[in-house]
Amino acid sequence: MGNFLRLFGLLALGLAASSTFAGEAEIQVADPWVQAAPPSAKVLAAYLEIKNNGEKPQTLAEITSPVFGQVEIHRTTTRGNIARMEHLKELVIPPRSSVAIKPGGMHLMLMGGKNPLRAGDQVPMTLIFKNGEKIAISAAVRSMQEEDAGNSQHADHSKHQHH
Ligand SMILES: [Cu+2]
Repeated sequence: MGNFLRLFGLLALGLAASSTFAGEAEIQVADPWVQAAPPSAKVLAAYLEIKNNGEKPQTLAEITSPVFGQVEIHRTTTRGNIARMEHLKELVIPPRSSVAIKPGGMHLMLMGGKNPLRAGDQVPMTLIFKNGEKIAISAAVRSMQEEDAGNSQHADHSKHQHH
């Protein structure tokens, strides 16, 4: 009985803590973009940042896009001179922190593209989290050069999209 009451107390505390942030989206996605590639490219890479404003870890479990057959989370690891891509089944975003999926580290691998994409096109995607939350985003196709040149402009992360 004592244990049960203690557990109940912890749950109540947890509920109180989460309602403190009711006005703020628990998970936010910032600056999604897709790296432009020649029309012959079989796959494309997408990048974004995921912010967890909550007190619990959140897990990105699945990504879907109507214009791609499959989207996977990949991490590039370099051993010696050989870079390899590792397929991550899920991605955990710790509480009160953010994870950047950015060139050189991780990327979203877009596979089975239904149409060739050019710079300026938009790629709709849905991020599905383990807690059931779905976040719909639209990632603009940009070339690497644009990304470098536009870094200061894109530093503004205020255009979060959230469902
Ligand atoms: Cu990859």
